[in-house]
Amino acid sequence: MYTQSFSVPDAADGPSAGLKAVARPPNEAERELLARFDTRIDADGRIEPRDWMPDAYRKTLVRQISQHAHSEIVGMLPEGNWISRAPSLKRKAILLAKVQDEGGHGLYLYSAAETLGTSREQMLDALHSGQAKYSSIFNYPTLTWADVGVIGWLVDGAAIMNQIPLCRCSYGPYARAMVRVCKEESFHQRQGYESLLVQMKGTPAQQGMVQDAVNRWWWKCLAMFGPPDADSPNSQQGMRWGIKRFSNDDLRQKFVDATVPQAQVLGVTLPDPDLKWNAARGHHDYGAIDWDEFWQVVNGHGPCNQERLATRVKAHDDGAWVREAAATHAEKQRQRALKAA
Ligand code: BYC
Repeated sequence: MYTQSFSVPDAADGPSAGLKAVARPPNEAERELLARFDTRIDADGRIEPRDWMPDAYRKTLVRQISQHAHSEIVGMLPEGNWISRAPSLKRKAILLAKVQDEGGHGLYLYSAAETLGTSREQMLDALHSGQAKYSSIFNYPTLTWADVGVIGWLVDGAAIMNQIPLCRCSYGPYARAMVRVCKEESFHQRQGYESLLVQMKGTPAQQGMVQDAVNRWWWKCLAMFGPPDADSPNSQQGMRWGIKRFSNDDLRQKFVDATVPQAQVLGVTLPDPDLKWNAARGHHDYGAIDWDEFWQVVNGHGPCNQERLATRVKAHDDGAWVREAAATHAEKQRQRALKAA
């Protein structure tokens, strides 16, 4: 089983109930293909859609890329809530562009996953039925305008830390999609930080709003990188296959080290009394993350899970006529081209 959304249940009754299928040993041709695949991975080469790949590699990629795509699409919602309330035309134009970019990222990623033989309908069904995972971070509310800046600074900052190494992922279409995504994420991070710099030059109430938003988002951003390495079932294999280049804990540490000086420039306090420089390690130490809360949210019980999913399903249902019209138009054009030929 690779994920909730792509698992195949064992038959509950019948002669095979309770029995696990025993994998057939690979034949010589398959051993040869596997050896060639492993050699390419060891040489840091790319795997392309038409290349042979082990089933487990394909399933892992479908799992990770589809979750990533869902995160981008659901990630449009918390900030999207602020488009109509942005404090100026300039901020509104920036936010519109950013949210639209996230939609674009979702589409590149669904396309990358489709090259692995899964269909967009399958992926969307998994999201809409609540089976698929998407990033825990998008199940929290955006209470004030400062949240929009903090999402740019910290959430996009964490996303970039995680996603830059994915530009070197062993699967070609995912790696190429990530190059463009990362360029855009970098603009997202900067616009958030710049918006916060302006707010921190404002009134004490505005400064307080920024600090409050940082307090609410900091720990959730650290959890975004996924469970600690010792509790991360997919990491070892993902790294062996060159899908992940750094472990969850290593990326989390890089993020903390990069963010501390940015917080000092901004003039906010990161809400962790245990956060301090450790000269011996050459890194910042930080306090304990609440993993129980993280799993609650991942398993559907965060403050906004139901609202996010309901909004997505409604948007999909409301868009049915657009998909039908586009399909009908494409079919008419195909018929016309056939007649002309
Ligand atoms: N939230 O073995 P592990 C964005 C799951 S979009 C929910 O470490 P893996 C943005 C994990 O899926 C940000 N679930 O897994 C968009 C696994 O469950 P399954 C999204 C999480 O795959 C709009 C289980 O926990 N970025 O930045 O080796 C606006 C065990 O974990 C989370 C990506 O998706 C989580 N935070 O590593 C602004 C990047 N963490 O599938 C910003 C691509 C873990 O076994 N994905 N889980 O049932 C990855 O890099 C990796 O999949 C992860 C997890 C690091 C997330």
